Amino acid sequence: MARFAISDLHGCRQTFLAALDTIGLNKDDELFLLGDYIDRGPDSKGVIDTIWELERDGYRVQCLKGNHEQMCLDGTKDPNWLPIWLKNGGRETMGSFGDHMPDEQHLQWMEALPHYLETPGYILTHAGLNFRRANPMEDQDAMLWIRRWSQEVDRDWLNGRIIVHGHTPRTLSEIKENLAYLNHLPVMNIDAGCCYDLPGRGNLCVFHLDDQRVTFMPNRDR
Ligand SMILES: [Mn+2]
Repeated sequence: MARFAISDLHGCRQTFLAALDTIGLNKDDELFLLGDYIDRGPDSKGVIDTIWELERDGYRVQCLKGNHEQMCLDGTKDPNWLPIWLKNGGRETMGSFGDHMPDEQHLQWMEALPHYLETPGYILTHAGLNFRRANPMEDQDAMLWIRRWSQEVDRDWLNGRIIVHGHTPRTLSEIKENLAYLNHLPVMNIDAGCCYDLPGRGNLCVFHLDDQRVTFMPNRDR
């Protein structure tokens, strides 16, 4: 059995499937998905449906909430949030739902997602943790939104654990560098900007938790 983490799928279903094929995911493995399934890419509904299919087929998948799921949920309840969500990729998400808001089943799934998960040696969260708080686990908002926090980590509090997160897109070389420095700074950002057509970005990153390797899959959804 092996453990894998992927973040920021952003509607890129074909890239997701190609990445799973490349790592050869099997039913003993654990797949952790760190949020932002929707928005920007072409097939947000397809990404969530693929996760449900994997679960139905007996794969072990654990999913976290990202800020884009939160924006979508807030957009359904608060008229101030709706234009913000639509501008940040929500339009593409609506496109994948036949130019409608996501249906109740998909919304309920998003609503129920946890903000963090723990697995031996790791804390997993979408954006990161707020070490300005006495107990970083109490700031759920930071888990969805925080940026530029990694220099503030409290190693004593982490007690040997590594934080794996996404949310802030990085280039391939930045992610490789991050991996090389993992012994010095126990924070791993695995968002390789799958949905962005920009130099160095446009990849999906699979992090292998047990041997601390990465596999990159170039975008297949464009
Ligand atoms: Mn995000």
